[in-house]
Amino acid sequence: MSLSAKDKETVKAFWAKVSGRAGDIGSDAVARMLTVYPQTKTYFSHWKDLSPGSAPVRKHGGIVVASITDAVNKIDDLAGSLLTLSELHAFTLRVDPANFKILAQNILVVLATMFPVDFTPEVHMALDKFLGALARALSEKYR
Ligand code: HNI
Repeated sequence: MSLSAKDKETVKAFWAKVSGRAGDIGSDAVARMLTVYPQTKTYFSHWKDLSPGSAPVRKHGGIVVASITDAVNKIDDLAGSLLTLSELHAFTLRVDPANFKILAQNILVVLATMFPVDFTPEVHMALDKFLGALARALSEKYR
C-alpha cells in the first residue's frame, strides 16, 4: 500500500506535533515490544537492564524514534534513505525483518495512548501505511 500525497501530509503534520516527545515515545515503544513480544529480547541480550524505563531502553528508544523522524523528512525516498540502516539490520545485527512490523505495532499503540485526541482514524491509517513502508524499506537489503 503506497502513501498518497494526503497520507504523507497527514503523517508530517502529526509527526510535527509529537516529535518533541520522541524520547518518551521510543522508550515506551521499545519497552512494550520487549514485554509483549519477549522473543525480541534476544537481540538485546548485551544490555545490562531490559526493563521498562531502564537506561538502555530509554537510549535506544530515543535513537530509533530520531531515525523515524529522519524518515518522515525523507518520506518520498524511504528505501534510499534507509539503505544503510537496512544493511546494518540485515548483515550486522541480523534482525529478523518480521520484528519491524512488531515494533511498528507497538509504536502505534504508544502514539494512540499518548495522543488520544490527535490519533484520529485518518492519522491511524496514514501512520499504519507509513510504518509499513518503513518496515519494507528496512527489509530492502534482506533480498
Ligand atoms: Ni534497530 C540499532 C533504527 C527496528 C534491533 N536501530 C539501531 C540503530 C538505529 C535503529 C538508528 C542505531 C544504529 C547505529 O548504531 O548506527 N531499528 C531502527 C528502526 C527500526 C528498528 C528505525 C524500525 C522502526 N531494531 C529494530 C527491531 C529490532 C532492532 C524491530 C529487533 C527486535 N537495532 C536493533 C539492535 C540494534 C539496533 C539490536 C543495536 C542496539 C545496541 O545498542 O547494540
